[in-house]
Amino acid sequence: MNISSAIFDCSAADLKSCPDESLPEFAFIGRSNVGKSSLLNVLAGEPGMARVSSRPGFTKLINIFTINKCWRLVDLPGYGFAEGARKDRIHFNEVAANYLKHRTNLCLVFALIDSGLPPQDIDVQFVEWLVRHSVPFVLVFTKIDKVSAAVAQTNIAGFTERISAWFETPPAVFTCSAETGSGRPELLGVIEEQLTAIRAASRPAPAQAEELSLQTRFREYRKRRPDLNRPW
Ligand SMILES: Nc1nc2c(ncn2[C@@H]2O[C@H](COP(=O)(O)OP(=O)(O)OP(=O)(O)O)[C@@H](O)[C@H]2O)c(=O)[nH]1
Ligand SMILES: [Mg+2]
Repeated sequence: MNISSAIFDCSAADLKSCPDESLPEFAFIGRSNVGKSSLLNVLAGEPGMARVSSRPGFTKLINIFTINKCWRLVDLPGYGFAEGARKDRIHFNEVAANYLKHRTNLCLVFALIDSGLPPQDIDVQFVEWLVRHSVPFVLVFTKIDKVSAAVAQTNIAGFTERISAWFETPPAVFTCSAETGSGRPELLGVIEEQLTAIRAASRPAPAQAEELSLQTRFREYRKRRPDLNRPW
């Protein structure tokens, strides 16, 4: 997919401050410091688009970027970083939880996990939360440049094994590196697939086809896909 424009839309402190729900959104979430903002910059092809920091817990707001004027990338606050929070329980930012539960134009979540770590309880708990709340997601193992292929493979296999009992069809798994750009075509391909599905699901009469924007089609798509207007 060609990215022709990537524009910072807003930093929202809560769900009600987010922009209108007219455009499809793709949200990125994971533990603090897992590489969410870095990956968004790579996907958008704009190194300075989202702020990157070596200090965990940097992104505290919902940061929204409009891509190609017709869909959005969403940088959600990381979980697992809270002073005083118990280490063994997921400390899940309420702003992010509300967004994931109630945002009706959310198409897909990219759940980011550090490929250099063995399965962490907090990530397993987060995936369980997504499953419990019927949030559609794929898994993305980050920082693949920092570990050997064998270690990454062991960690990924260990993680997918931990969550396997919850699925008939396991979630799709991707790897990426913000350093080398690996994984970018595959992740943009996933987004493209979703956008194509939206266009196809709201197929207009041939004469109208050219004139209808993705925005209009998305509105139609949401009407026909009740699961996108999630009651949860
Ligand atoms: N080697 C390597 N370092 C990475 C990669 N992605 C991110 N980093 C580094 O990891 C640190 C955290 O990156 P961020 O993108 O800010 O992580 P984040 O998940 O947005 O962090 P919070 O906003 O604090 O939740 C930075 O120092 C990045 O340079 C990667 O793919 N490879
Ligand atoms: Mg960040």
